[in-house]
Amino acid sequence: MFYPLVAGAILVGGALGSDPASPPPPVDNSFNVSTCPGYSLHSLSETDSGLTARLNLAGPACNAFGVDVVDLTIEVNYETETRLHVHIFDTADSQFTIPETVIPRPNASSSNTASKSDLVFNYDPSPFAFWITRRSAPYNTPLFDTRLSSLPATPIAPVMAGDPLTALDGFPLVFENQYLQLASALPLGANVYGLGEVIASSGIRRDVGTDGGVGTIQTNWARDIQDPINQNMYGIHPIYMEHRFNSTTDTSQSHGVFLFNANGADILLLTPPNANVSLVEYRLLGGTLDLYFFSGPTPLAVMEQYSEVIGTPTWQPLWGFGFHLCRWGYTSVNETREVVAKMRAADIPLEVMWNDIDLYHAFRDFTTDPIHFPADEMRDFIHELRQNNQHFIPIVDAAIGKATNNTDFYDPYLKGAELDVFIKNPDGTEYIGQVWPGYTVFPDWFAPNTLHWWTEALKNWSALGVEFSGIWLDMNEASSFCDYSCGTGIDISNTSMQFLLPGDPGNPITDYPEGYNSTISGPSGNVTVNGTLTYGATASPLSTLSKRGIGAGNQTGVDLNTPPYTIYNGFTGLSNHTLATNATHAGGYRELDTHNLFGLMEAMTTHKALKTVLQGQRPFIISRSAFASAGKWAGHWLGDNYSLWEYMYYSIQGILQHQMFQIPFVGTDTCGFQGNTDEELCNRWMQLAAFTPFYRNHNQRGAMSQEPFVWDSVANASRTAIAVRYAMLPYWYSLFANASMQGTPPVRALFWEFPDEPELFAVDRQFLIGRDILVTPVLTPNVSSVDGIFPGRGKTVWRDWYTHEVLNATSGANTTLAAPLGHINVHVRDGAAILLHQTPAYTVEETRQGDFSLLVTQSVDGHAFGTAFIDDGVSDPPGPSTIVTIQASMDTVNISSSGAFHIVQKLAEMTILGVTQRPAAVLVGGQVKNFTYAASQQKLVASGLSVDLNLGTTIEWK
Ligand code: MIG
Repeated sequence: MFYPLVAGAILVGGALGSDPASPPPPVDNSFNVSTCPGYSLHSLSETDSGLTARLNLAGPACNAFGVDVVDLTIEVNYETETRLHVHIFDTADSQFTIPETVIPRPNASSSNTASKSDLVFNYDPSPFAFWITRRSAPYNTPLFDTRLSSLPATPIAPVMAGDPLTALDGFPLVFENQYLQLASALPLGANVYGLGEVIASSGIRRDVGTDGGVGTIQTNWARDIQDPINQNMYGIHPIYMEHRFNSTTDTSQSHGVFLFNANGADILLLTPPNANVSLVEYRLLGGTLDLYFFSGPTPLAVMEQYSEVIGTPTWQPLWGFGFHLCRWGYTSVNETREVVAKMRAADIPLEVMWNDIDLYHAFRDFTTDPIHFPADEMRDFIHELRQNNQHFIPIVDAAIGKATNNTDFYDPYLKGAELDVFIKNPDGTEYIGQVWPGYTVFPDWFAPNTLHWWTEALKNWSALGVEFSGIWLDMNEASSFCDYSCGTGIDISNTSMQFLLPGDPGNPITDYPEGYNSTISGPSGNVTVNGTLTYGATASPLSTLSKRGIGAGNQTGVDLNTPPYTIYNGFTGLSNHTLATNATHAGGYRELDTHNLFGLMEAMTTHKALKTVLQGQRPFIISRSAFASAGKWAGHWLGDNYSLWEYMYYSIQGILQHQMFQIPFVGTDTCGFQGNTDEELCNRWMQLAAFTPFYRNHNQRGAMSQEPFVWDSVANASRTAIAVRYAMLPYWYSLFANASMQGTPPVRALFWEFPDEPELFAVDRQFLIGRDILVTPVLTPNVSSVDGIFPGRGKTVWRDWYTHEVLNATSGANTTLAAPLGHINVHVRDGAAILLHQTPAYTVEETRQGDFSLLVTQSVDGHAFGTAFIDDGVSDPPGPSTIVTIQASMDTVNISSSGAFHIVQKLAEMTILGVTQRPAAVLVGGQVKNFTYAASQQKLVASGLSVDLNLGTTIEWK
């Protein structure tokens, strides 16, 4: 993200104007918190749905990193049988809490009483501590346990030299205006998942540290940073799931803990020295201690229970599952159009074409470059796409260019200023930052007119010619290139570019693709030539890369610029490369409290705006920054990754994480964003990403082209994988319907489906789509085989997607599969019944106009089950729908349907696997049909059918 600043650059630091903020003082987080007094409980009142009580500071204030709050209230609510809510807040209600308008609180079911809950809240009154247990507890260890006073107050070693986090010693409950601390015991070496957004070197299972070590510091501070490892980045999700395995009974249980708090924070996973527990510790810069506990007990149930609190994911339009193509550096409408034509010529399906900020005039949102992207031509271009059942998506940056003088009219700015929708300085003047357009202002999503103004801006842009089908939200952490405000009263007329864009003269992208051997000249130094591997096997080992309280807005004595406790933000200061923490929002909120909500609120506002602009159609939005509940409004992409093998692997954990976070529509920049990719990497990646929800190839400005038509082998590999993807669209769509209806994650880590198999607990090089499809991608260069584990310990049958052969899998350990370039391993689980499109076509629309086929994989007892959710794929709110249910027993498959959506397309073909003997006859709907049978695959195929799915049918064989 650090583009070189050219000479004469203004900015950095607020030396100008009335809004100075000096650089942060040296970090000093040392304080012996074991001297903090803790709290004692009084005034308890219990009801059958929970309790309330007061907590009084139990001794002299320690004022570790702020001022101790003397009087707290605790509310405990058994909200549903699976959800317990524990909220500890300042009785005066002055600490920040996330407003209901941003994330509404969930309804509690009134019939639920404490005695019916899966969970039990237990407490010690003095010093106050609480612990959560299961009502029926096969395991004795509490799920969450703050009784840590017996833990030795030994310092914990810093994570790395120069680390701002010095050891905190002791784990009392601390509740100060600018520092809150709560720690809980976990089983030693616990299996913890979630907390993010992050690229964790440990993989999906987070590192809890060993003997005196901090394994994880997950910092809650949204940041525009190009995909670092083990650091805070674009999105913030304070939810974790813990999975406990009992090796005596060979059973497992999962639970979840969600911290409903948006303030800056560090969440640590650590293991004290010589202790028999690990810990999770929250260190918050503000807000309240607001925790939801989910009882699971399966991983999928935990995630569904989380969705009951923050909301289920938005419905995606069906076309959103098509292939998307983008890059930074399509310099004109003609170039963009040519790319669309080349995709067509190469016969690689293209569903959605995107433009980046190249589209803009002077880098301003809601404009088009008059020379390279004239609005009329954009309209024509988008109409051409439409006629071909394709779509267009443009980027929207969060910052709004400020009109520079009396002759520079930029309506979105002027209108916004008039409607008072921009973030302010503490003195009420406009807050000025700097992004691509030069000096900018920032929408204040809390301001009453912002939705109206934003809707008009989007509507006008569409009317101008940019008739988008969806919106891509970038730079919404929010990113700003001045550290702190750029100042007030500055000379905004200087619009000269302050930086070189990647690919500009002086800032070329010259790195060799990762696999290129620059010491060998000629073509043999290349990575892959026409699909043939030439790259040495030694390169790139995967492991080497490294409305209650307003909050600070109406509290006195709060240090807005440099809170006393320093969180482990990868950019040292909280106000670096983003809005300054003293920036002011409507309603009196301060950026210090609301920073992490910017992306979520922009996504929410954009979603609401698109409902107006694209009347009746589902808003399609991809947002870079997010917070808990952002999935209600938008999908997400994993940001500026690298064109490196390592990052292809990391994309899997990113996608799995966001399933937990309830933003299931997620994907990565396929073939890699930063740096130059190569044929082999792009080949593998185009195939892998075809099995992930949001499938977009996107590239950095100035990097070598990487559209799938650039190399013949990649074109082939893409066509193959996209055909599988489009055949599976009814399956994907049904999984997403389930996500939108009940929060069930579409893409799954293996142990989410097989929770009692510990060898799966860290697997993140493979993943499941739904229950039934297992993907085993190649993640390393120059190989033609891949190792994968096949869950089920030999009891589950896995069949090859392409050949339908049963896999001879090793039980509980890796199996080596052939994986030549251009082939991605996909296996189908037994017991599955999957409705498919029979003939994948160029677009999603043409694909869905064709007939269906059905794949049934019987388990050994003949059983198979599946459902398909079908509707028009676009209406908002969703219109009538029909659920097709497929159920197999030994020699029968029964298809039935219910619902009001009329399915026009017929079921043309059925493939049934697991049929052990050639039948004498096959009847479909009572009529004798032709069939084929292949004994080696136990495969029965009945084709030439014309089954009306609205009526259903039965297929029998004897
Ligand atoms: O600072 O719009 O993550 O996808 O191509 C760069 C240009 C701004 C960052 C996004 C990236 C996009 C780029 N943007």
